[in-house]
Amino acid sequence: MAGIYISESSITRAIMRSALKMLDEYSSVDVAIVGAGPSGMTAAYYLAKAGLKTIVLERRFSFGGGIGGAASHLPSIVVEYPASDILSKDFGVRLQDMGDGLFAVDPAEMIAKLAVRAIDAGAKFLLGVHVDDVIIRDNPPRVAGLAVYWSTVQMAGVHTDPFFIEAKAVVDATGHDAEVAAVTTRKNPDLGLAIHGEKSAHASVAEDLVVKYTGRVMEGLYVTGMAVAAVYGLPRMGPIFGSMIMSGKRVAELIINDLRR
Ligand code: 48H
Ligand code: FE2
Repeated sequence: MAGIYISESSITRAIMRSALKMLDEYSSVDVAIVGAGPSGMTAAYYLAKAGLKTIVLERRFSFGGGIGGAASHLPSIVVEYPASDILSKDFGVRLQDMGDGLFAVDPAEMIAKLAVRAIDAGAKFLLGVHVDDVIIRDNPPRVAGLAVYWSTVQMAGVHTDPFFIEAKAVVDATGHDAEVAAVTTRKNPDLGLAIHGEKSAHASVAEDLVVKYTGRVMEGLYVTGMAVAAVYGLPRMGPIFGSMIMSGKRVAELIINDLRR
């Protein structure tokens, strides 16, 4: 610090110029993912790695969604094959073989490594933003982007109008409430979409079905992770995270394929 005079206004200008440049650049993207939980961050990694311009919008000021809370606050989560292989090979997450086909993972390590891999692959994360609505186009009907608020503004309960991000593909990775699919369904009844609501626990069935049903809800809108269970009325699985990783990878593969058409 010796010898460098830093004025307060130069701090402000540096922040304003870099932040506004980023928001300008990301006002239009290939893929906008809502939610930085396990499924959203996994999808972000594979999408960015494929060269798609990808932004992740997260309401909190932190990553990880439900990973950090893990199993009732205990500092461990479990995954099964093949997610175990993916976490180990693609993300460098260390596994402890617990028998019964289960591998224990440190939640803090999983959060950090999913985020680092996604960011290093080129995904942009915007924290502290709440997605409240979608952009709809007709003929043919499609989701064309998102309406975004600063989370703090939303928490303050004051009304501001949102800013928009246009996207070729929107991914609902918001977890149990499937917030993006839900608002699209509620505000656009003519689309004929339905949210069936998640069912009671049945772990092994749920793990398979969530991955199987991962995909496109309508043109431009995809669903991954627990949001899949909410949309299609599938059972929950509790604190086993294999399907969240597999679902994130699958949604990325589907979008890469669709956008290359
Ligand atoms: C901006 C938003 C908005 C919004 C939500 O809950 P998540 O961890 O989601 P998944 O699907 O990747 O993982 C689910 C997993 O954590 C889990 O809960 C499991 C496996 N449960 C099984 C069971 O039986 O209970 O992450 C979603 C993220 C969070 O960080 C939210 O803050 C964020 O999305 N989010 N961000 N705008 N409208 N809604
Ligand atoms: Fe959960």
